[in-house]
Amino acid sequence: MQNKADRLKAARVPERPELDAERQRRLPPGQTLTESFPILHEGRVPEYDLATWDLRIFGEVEEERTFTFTELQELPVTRTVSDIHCVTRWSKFDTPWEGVRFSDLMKEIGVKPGAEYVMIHADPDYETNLKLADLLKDDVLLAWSYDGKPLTAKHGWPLRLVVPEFYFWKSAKWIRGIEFMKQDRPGYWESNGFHNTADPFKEQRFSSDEYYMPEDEWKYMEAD
Ligand SMILES: Nc1nc2c(c(=O)[nH]1)N[C@H]1C(S)=C(S)[C@@H](COP(=O)(O)O)O[C@H]1N2
Ligand SMILES: [Mo]
Repeated sequence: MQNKADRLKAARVPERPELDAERQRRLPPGQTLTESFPILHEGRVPEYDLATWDLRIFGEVEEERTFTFTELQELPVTRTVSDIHCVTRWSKFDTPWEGVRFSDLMKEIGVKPGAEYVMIHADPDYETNLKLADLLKDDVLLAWSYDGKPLTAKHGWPLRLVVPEFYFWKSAKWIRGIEFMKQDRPGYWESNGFHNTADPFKEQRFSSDEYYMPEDEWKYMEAD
């Protein structure tokens, strides 16, 4: 998959649209605003039977746990409105999500001392790594709803992560497992030329300065 990062080398700097000062501030460098909701993922959209779907919590925990969808929905429900930023240069403001805060799920879990890193496991065969401290922020959700409706299959039904602080590849769709770790380990894109942290305001797109993201990459993708 190194090719993907290779392919994205060398292109023009995107033009920023006319925006008021507040929106300028909210739009990270090199991003373009979109009203559509692009759809991006590797592989096929998975299908699930909610009766057998579960979320597994494992790794550096006192006790392994699995949650059914119903059990997750019984936890405190939170609604957020967040700006999201994809590394392919689209950003979308004010996206409304509903789900359970990662920090509220954590109240149900005993994490072992020193487990400062998390690997999110998702279908089909997707992983992304984050620091536990970053997942505990108030706007980090395990979401089952977008814009007042259940997530669509393509956007991650029944459950996706939403971590607005980082490029959107960290917001894994179709999540099935949360693994706590003492040491960091790169996920799928993080091992394939993309940045380990992925802060859009620092433009942490790639693991190497040789790479560049074309301005129109996302315009060829499906959206709704
Ligand atoms: N399971 C899974 N989650 C994923 C991906 C993926 O390939 N598989 N792609 C990521 C990327 S690169 C982006 S930009 C967002 C896109 O989410 P969206 O399709 O809802 O816009 O999903 C992220 N979550
Ligand atoms: Mo992405």
